[in-house]
Amino acid sequence: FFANAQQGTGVVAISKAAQSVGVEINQKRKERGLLPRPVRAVVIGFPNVGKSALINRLLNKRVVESARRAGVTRALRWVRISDQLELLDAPGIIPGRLNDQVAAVKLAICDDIGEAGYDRQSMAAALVELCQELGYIDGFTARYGSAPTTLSGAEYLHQLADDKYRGDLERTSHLILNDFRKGILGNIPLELPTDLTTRS
Ligand SMILES: Nc1nc2c(ncn2[C@@H]2O[C@H](COP(=O)(O)OP(=O)(O)OP(=O)(O)O)[C@@H](O)[C@H]2O)c(=O)[nH]1
Ligand SMILES: [Mg+2]
Repeated sequence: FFANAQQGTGVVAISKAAQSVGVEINQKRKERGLLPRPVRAVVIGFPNVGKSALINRLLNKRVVESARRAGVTRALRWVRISDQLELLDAPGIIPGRLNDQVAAVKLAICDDIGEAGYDRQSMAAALVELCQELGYIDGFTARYGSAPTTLSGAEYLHQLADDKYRGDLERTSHLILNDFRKGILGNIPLELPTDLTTRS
């Protein structure tokens, strides 16, 4: 199910699908003279992907904390969505070891890994290079006044740091990553679902 937990599109289909899992079991319970029970499900996923936002959207009110950074939800919490559905909001999960370093870099860029876990300048440079490869450089030109066309990620970072922040690479890296995460550089998907990639 594709959904947008920020806007609310597609979220009802998810709750319906979750509820439908209980239909058969509740039918059996009914036959045995037992009262129906709600489906109880856990919302599981990487940090900062919108798990809590999904719960808030389903209730159309802010029942659990949701914000644009990894590690917002710190404890398990049951939330009653309806008579048929209860959802457990859970902290984000990342594998203890990420063997796929390309995926790990993308997760860091998307703020799915705590800041202590990566080098900000390397991630900002990696983001610039990914956007070069994917052809998303217009947002950079519009925002910073220069396109990262012929430069490496690190070179572009240095150039921008000299232009904007007297060579402060840390501040410049923060700016680029933050602009990307806020969507200021455009709606840039770092990868597409496999079926979409193979179809095109
Ligand atoms: N663009 C977009 N942003 C979303 C969507 N769903 C949630 N967000 C935003 O993503 C950010 C993270 O949302 P959370 O609900 O805190 O994410 P989480 O998975 O609960 O995060 P943790 O509790 O830290 O694991 C918030 O700024 C949301 O507004 C979505 O479908 N699309
Ligand atoms: Mg959360």
